[in-house]
Amino acid sequence: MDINLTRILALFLIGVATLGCENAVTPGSNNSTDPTNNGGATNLTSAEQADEGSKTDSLKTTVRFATYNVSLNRQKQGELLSELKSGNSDQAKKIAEVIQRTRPDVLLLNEFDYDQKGAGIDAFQTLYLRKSQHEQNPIGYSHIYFAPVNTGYDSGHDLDKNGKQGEPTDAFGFGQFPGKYAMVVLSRYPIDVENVRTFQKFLWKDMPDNQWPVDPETNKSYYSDEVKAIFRLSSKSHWDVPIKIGEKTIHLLASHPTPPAFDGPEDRNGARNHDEIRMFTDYVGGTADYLYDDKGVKGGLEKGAHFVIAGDLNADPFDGDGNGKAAQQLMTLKNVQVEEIPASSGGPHYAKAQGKANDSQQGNPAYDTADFGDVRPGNLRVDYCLPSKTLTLKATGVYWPKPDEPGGDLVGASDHRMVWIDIE
Ligand SMILES: [Ca+2]
Ligand SMILES: [Ca+2]
Ligand SMILES: [Ca+2]
Ligand SMILES: [Ca+2]
Repeated sequence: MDINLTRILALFLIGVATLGCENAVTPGSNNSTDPTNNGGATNLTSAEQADEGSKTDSLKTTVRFATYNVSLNRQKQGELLSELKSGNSDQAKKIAEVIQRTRPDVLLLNEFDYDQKGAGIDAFQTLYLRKSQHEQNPIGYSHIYFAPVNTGYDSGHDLDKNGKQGEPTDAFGFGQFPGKYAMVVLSRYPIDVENVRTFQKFLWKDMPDNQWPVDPETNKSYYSDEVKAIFRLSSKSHWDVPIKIGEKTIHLLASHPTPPAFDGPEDRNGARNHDEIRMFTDYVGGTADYLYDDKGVKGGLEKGAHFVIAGDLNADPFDGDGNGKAAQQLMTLKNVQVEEIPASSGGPHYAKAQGKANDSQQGNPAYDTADFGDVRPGNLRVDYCLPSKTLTLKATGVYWPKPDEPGGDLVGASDHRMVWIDIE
């Protein structure tokens, strides 16, 4: 066991001890001692606190699901937590105001640095969400799910082949420390923690007909057999988080596939992005017999189950560095609603104002969800909230106002925009 692993294990044990206290629920049975296996899951709570503005616990009214890459990641472990605890983070205030203005019932946050006690998300709730930002109504979430991710977790190999080991680029997912760019689910409705499934450790080699990268010069595998034997497909993690809404269970399928950039002609990250999206495509599409979760349970989602695929998928259906096929996998699934596309007024405004790559893109800028550099790749549609056809879609949107519209000054808090859907 290497030093990193020992350290993470120690942190995990502390985490479990902490979660053993009242008002916290430890995750379902966990036979592995590997700390990266479904470690810090909780229904944390503040349940007694007023759940400001919460709706009745049924599907009589619409329920708003949303995904938001909040870019609350920092260079060092603990840095985000310190900043949040100050109560004075300008970025966190703006992110909180966007959430207060849009008021999702179930919200996936991408790029929220992990800590094993959930102290970061607790501070974000207590000091930002539950406080009014510019006269907006406070908002609170009684149910939280978070767990370890692969980012910053050293692979023990020189993955980027630059002759040095132990760098952020040599981790299972790019990152300066374990848990950078992690994910959190916030919900006003109960989370069925015992039935959460995580796919953090699924090995890429075990996906049939995968896009394993090949060096175009030698026509051989880009990674060695040793690397192949341990390479995890998910760059963060893939979670199936069941949300109990009245009599219904809706599976929030959360992920954050690696960007298809920062690689060479072998396109190793493009290939990985494609297959990370394929994992959930197969999961809901009835073609996941090969898939095993972190508890060793095989297979995909039960046929006919309600689900919402959410997250920054780092793939635009038409533009950017991806091969285009990555996002299209989801678009062609028979049981997913893709016809009504969430849109904003700010997308077209900013594409026009920023120009350059935006001028020659194919995608409709109203569907953009990220304000990326305009020399390349330009603004893209990379964040998704896709409901199963078993659910009735009532409304959709991307929170991206024009500069002169209400909240127009908030969007700079992240390079991504919130995408939301109302379902019934
Ligand atoms: Ca390296
Ligand atoms: Ca690439
Ligand atoms: Ca831009
Ligand atoms: Ca675009």
